[in-house]
Amino acid sequence: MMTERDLREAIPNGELRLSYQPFIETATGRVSGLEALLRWQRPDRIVMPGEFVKIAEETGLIVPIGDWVFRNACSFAAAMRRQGAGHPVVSVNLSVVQLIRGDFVDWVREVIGATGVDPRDVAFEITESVLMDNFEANIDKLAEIRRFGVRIYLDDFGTGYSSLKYLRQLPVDIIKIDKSFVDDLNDIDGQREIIGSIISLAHRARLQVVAEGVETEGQLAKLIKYKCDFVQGFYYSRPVAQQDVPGLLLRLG
Ligand code: G
Ligand code: G
Ligand code: MN
Ligand code: NA
Repeated sequence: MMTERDLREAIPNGELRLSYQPFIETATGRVSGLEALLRWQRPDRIVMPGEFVKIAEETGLIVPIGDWVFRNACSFAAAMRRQGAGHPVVSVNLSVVQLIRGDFVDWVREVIGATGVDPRDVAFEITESVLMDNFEANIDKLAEIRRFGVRIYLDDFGTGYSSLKYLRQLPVDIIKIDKSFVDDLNDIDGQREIIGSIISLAHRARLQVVAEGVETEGQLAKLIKYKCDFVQGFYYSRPVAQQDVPGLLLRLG
């Protein structure tokens, strides 16, 4: 059992952790990005975000939790830059509850200042549905933080309103194509392979593309053929604890 009160105490009790999953540049095989994924270490087990992010959004606790996530991710990115260990861009998942707040832009600026991170070393992952409600205001805020250098990734692309036709107007740097399209690459007859067209359209809009959930060498080969810029998935690495990131960077380059 997990109550709102348990979740409220997760931060003061020091129970939140970030795992990091890399994404790899297909052209070089190097790690270009690290996605921060939240974990809640309770006394008896690790709770995954699927079990608590929704409750955190409904109760507003996603605001302090999201602050903890971004602050820790920025500190980690700043430390990697200082140590000269390569500087992959660290991305965090952003809830719409955080974006719609009046102080969103000031909050981003404050955390960047307080952690000393280079804003170009961090990114927010947002879903298409986040952009769709309150479209204009959300776009303006994202455009503003993008002017500081923070990058914006469109997550789970293809699962929502397919905004391919708006892509060029969106303040977005990278689209992350949902795993379901990568799964279709296992199809023998190739009939369901629409990922190649998505990649071409994205490139025409001058966006780079990450394919999510890549698990096999066969999928990777097809994604390289389609000129996908980056791949993320268990084929290269599962999400790893922060202390294991240096080893991961050594292994993958
Ligand atoms: O790590 P895992 O595959 O269980 O993540 C499941 C979902 O939880 C993903 O859709 C991811 O976007 C979301 N998620 C992970 N970490 C965070 C976070 O820090 N904030 C928010 N809002 N969502 C997160
Ligand atoms: O919604 P979002 O894209 O942020 O979700 C990321 C989630 O996808 C994480 O929970 C992560 O553990 C999971 N994930 C990442 N790579 C793979 C993969 O190759 N296969 C599967 N099944 N899940 C993956
Ligand atoms: Mn994500
Ligand atoms: Na994702």
